Amino acid sequence: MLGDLSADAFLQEYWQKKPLLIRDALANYTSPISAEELAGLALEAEVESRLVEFQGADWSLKHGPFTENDFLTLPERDWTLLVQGVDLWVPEVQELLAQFTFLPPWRLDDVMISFACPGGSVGPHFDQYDVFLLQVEGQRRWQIGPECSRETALRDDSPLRILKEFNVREEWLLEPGDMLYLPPGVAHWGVAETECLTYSIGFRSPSIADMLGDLSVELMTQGYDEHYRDPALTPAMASSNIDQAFIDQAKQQLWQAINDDDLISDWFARFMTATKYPELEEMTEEERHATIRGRRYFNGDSVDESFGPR
Ligand SMILES: [Mn+2]
Repeated sequence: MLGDLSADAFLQEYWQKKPLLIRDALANYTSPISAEELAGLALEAEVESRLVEFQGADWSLKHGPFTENDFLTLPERDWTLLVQGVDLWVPEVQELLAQFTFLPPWRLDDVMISFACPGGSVGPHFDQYDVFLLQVEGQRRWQIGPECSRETALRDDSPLRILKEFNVREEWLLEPGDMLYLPPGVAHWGVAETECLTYSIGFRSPSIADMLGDLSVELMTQGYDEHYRDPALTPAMASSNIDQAFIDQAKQQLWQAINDDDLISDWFARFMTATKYPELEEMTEEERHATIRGRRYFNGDSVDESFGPR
């Protein structure tokens, strides 16, 4: 999967640090799902999907579920269909994840699959997660830009998080079997040269603010009932300016609340493995797979038997 690179070297030099192109990472890999089947998934209400179309100077975004007519009226160029969490629905896609043995399995978010027509892309952007972009069918040109931050300017006229400026630092044409690793925050822009299928294997990166929010809910649920107490006061501290001792005290008390290995290990395990789609919790894995197997291609053909590896 990592070419000539050992897992050790990859983790030390690249993971969360810099992009890496791996030629022939998965040579001869055949997609267990066709573009038509992917479009079929996007007809389902339970499946998260998006359609991004480039028109003139901007990208438009539509959320699924889609209808067959949505697909039949698309132009021949410049659009991309993205389907999230395909690993949940297609067991053969889930099996692909077994290749990523060099990373903790609970860090994995999902496998998103995109189908793009020539010219199709979601624009220059950056993400807050690590991603492996596996080119499965067709060719996609990836341009890599600089590292971005909260200050990086985004276009304010777009429903997508499109970068205002994009300075290309590297450019690669990915062929089937090639894979590109991108750490969080690196600007990138992948444009389909031919009709293409790209798998994005993403690793979740919650924000620290989200983590603290969830942790504080956990503390309240557990009935954590410590209250703020003043530091040792002196008359000089009776001022409208807040003395540094109060700040130190507040930090100390917050730290006390979370400085608990049992609390953090239980909460962290739950938080990091929380399902992305709570509404699917009532379905078993078998039910999910069976649900999709019984459905359609977008052109109306039944896929009762044909869904699965080709
Ligand atoms: Mn991206």
